[in-house]
Amino acid sequence: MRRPFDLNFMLGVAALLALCVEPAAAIDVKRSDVKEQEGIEFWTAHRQALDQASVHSGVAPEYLAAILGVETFYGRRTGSYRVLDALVTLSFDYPAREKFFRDELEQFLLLTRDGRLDPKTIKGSYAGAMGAPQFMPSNYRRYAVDADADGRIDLWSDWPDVCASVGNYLKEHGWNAGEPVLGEATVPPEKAGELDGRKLALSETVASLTAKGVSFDSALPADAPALLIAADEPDGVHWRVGYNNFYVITKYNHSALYAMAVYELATAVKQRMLGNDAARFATPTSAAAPTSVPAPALPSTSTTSP
Ligand SMILES: [Ca+2]
Repeated sequence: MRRPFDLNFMLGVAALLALCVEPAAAIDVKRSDVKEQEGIEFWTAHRQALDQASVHSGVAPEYLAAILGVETFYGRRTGSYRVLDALVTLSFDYPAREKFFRDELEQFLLLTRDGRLDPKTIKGSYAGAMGAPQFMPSNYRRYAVDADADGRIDLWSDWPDVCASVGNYLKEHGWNAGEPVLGEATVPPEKAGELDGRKLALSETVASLTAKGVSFDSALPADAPALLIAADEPDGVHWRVGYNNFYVITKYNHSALYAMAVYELATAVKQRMLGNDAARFATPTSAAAPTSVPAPALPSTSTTSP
């Protein structure tokens, strides 16, 4: 029997408690760091698929990768529910949205019929979202693309299809190639109470926000659509301005927080990729004679599933 104050036992409990009370912020930082690193690995492994999807859609590759990172950890967590079970359950036991889920159930059955798939074997989220990009059946049928022309659209492991489908979805929802997504802004304290930073609509423009006292840098024209975002952070409210492409990301998931997470992951992964590429090009002699040293080719790897 263990003694009431066994030292080793108490130290063990203390160590366990220390693990349990690790600040949430520290855990978030670790998670985001892992997600950024995995973003680099994903981009490196699927560079060709991302580049091709980017060319066709106009969506920068870091946004395609970031959406896959946020949705499913780059295709690793695509859901373990049978989609048929999920959609049947929600169609008949969830009155608030039964119409939506019955339509999705119909689309799912049509999808499996057209693709000659067994509806009983397909797995997805508890809501019936499928594959690395988590497309609902209607979106799968409408926006998914057979990018490698192998005669089937596979959003689980055919990476050209996955990347092209995300790009096609964003393009079809109005993505403008080359335009910014989000920028930092400042608001004078006396104006903060008059401004609405919680509305998810492109109801402002660059000029109208500037006229209301919002300060931000933007290369977009004065009449470019914009929206103001009041983001709650641990140290208070941070103001940001979202543009058309930010709004398009919320068409993927109707949430400003979601779109900000995609923006932040995309930005971080791109910065790391640029750093990695710069390191690849750098050699001990390149600083002294940059034109005399041939740069190594960037990796162009298989676009098939690992
Ligand atoms: Ca394909």
